Amino acid sequence: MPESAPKQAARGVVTDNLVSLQSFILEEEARYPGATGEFSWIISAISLAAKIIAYKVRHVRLQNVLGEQGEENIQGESQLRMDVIANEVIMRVLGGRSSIAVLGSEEDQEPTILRRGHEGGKYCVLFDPLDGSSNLDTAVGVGTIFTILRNDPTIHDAVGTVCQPGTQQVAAGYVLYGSSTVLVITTGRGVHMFELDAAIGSFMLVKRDIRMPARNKVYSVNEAYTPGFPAGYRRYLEWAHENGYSSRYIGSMVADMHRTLVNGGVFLYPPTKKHPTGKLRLLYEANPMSFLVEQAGGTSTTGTVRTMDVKPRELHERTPLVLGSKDEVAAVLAHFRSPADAMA
Ligand code: P6P
Repeated sequence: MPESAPKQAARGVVTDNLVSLQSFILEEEARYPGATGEFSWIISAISLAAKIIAYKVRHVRLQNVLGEQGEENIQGESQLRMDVIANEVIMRVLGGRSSIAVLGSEEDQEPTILRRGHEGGKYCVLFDPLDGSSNLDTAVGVGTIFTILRNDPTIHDAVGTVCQPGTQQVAAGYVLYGSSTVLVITTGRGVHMFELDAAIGSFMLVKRDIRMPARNKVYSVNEAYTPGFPAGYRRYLEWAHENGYSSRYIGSMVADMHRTLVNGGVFLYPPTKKHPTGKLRLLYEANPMSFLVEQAGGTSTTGTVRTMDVKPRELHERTPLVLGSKDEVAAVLAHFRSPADAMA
């Protein structure tokens, strides 16, 4: 017996009109009388890039695009062919949008300047084109993460333009290429989820205004690194082991974050011996995820300060990260007796 519409609605499942991402964004745009449609056009480009990447991710062996590119990216990590392909898809789709001034990618050392403010460049888009791509060979969920910032025409160097605190984000989101392809986005008015209907090639609204549960006894961390974690994190994990918590860790941030956003819990990437300032990138991983989490009622911290308050110094800056359900993040911080407990 299928679930009744009222029961589905009570779960936040969208049972009313069929709304595509395109029409949702135009609905949102209509709320702003002065809107020019340029911002909507960027979201539309991200949606197009996501559909192209989704197809390639779902056919990596058939399309023979698994494996290494044979070069290293700026992070010193071996680039996978799909990293390069996803990056090129996004650059080529977004590059054609006339309102974009600067593009910044995890895969590229420097930001790409497309046009200046006086040439119409109103926005900057930063992205991780295929986060977790090392999981592609085992068919684990991977994702694209993006954030949109306003371009500051008074700043003439591209890095300075994009190094804005997370509080300045205009929009942020991710695409999870998992058992289904979902796009989750916020423009500062709640968090909304769309699922790709490949048959019609549209992202369709499936959940409006996602609210993260305040509690869920699940933590997500790579426990293999525990000996190198700062004391506060080790104390928290001991407490969690004694208080009935479950552990879930996929090792693909977008997949771990999507579970945390939908079900609640806490995701942690603390300082480690190998990454004493954390592994995850502030501008195009931590900040977009933090925007989404805060918009869904959760919290995000570096262990010492609110993640979105950090003033970035460089494009590929890394940060420690603790984010998720507000009570679960509080439970982590409760085990830090001083700021030193959060630092390597
Ligand atoms: P570790 C993937 O390489 C990634 O950047 C994130 O997607 C993921 O959360 C993290 O690294 C996993 O890192 O050190 O646990 O393998």
